[in-house]
Amino acid sequence: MSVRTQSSEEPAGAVHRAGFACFVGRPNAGKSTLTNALVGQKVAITANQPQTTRHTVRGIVHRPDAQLILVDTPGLHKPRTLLGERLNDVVRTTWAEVDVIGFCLPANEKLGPGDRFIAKELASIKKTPKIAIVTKTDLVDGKTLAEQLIAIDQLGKELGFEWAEIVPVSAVGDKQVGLLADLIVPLLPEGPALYPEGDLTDEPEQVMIAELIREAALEGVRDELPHSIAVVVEEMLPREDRPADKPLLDIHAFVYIERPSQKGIIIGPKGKRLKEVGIKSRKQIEALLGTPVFLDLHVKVAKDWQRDPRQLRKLGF
Ligand SMILES: Nc1nc2c(ncn2[C@@H]2O[C@H](COP(=O)(O)OP(=O)(O)OP(=O)(O)O)[C@@H](O)[C@H]2O)c(=O)[nH]1
Ligand SMILES: [Mg+2]
Repeated sequence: MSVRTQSSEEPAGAVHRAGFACFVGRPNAGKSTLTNALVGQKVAITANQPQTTRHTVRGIVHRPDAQLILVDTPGLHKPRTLLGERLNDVVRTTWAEVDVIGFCLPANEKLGPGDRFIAKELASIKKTPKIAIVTKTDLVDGKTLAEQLIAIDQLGKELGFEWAEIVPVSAVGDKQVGLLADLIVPLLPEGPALYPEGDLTDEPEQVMIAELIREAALEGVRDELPHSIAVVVEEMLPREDRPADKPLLDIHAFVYIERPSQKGIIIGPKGKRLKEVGIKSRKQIEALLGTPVFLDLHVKVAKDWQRDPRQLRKLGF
């Protein structure tokens, strides 16, 4: 078993590499947080609840020797809705398209049936190198981490393959995140950069804005409600009659929920909660766009949208 703990410094050769690595794993394993840490900026939203990511998000790491495109995927899980099935399809399609697969397993949770299920599927993808990434190492002691590393090594052996690497990281504690990139890069094909210098993601602005609103709306809601929330930016228009040095961007967005009974929770007493969601996400949107924003949020019911093909299409799934 080779478990990496130290940064390996390779001499900067003339070779330039470029390619794709995807992060897969159970919901809440820390895939999006790790993507952001590697990119050095928030390109994917994160939350302390499962099934936050709902589409593949590309984050781009620029280095002198390589361009590494990370594909953050939705957590793979047992689907209970049509949305869940669609998300799983997205993940599996991604596997076929990448040069490296990073399987994320949280250090603080013992390997479970969900992990085994994913590992088994990964085993059937013979040609692509698979790196096991033990996430959230800041949450455990050395002994627990060592046990986890052994269990993961064992899992590969049981399924008849060797991990290309097993790397413990902490995205929150910024431990070994750079090392992970160092280990992925040599597995990428040689080639020129695929994205322009400076691009950190290929997410459209409108999508990123909707995601930032959804992230703010997810905070503090529980049970089924997080899954019921979807956000769509309907319109973005510069406010007319503003002096050139004082622009204002009007953004109109809908926060969708599935049932009328959920409306009250999202809006809160006297609209307090929705207002907080607006303030929080507006700040992030302004930072993203570099311009002042007027954010107008409306809550709408899209009945049982997670199970309704027509609604799903409307919401972009
Ligand atoms: N302590 C600690 N927490 C982490 C770390 N990485 C992620 N988390 C937390 O774990 C939770 C889930 O993180 P996400 O990055 O959203 O997980 P995900 O795998 O993208 O989840 P889905 O998109 O739902 O599949 C969040 O509350 C993160 O803050 C870490 O390195 N250390
Ligand atoms: Mg995610």
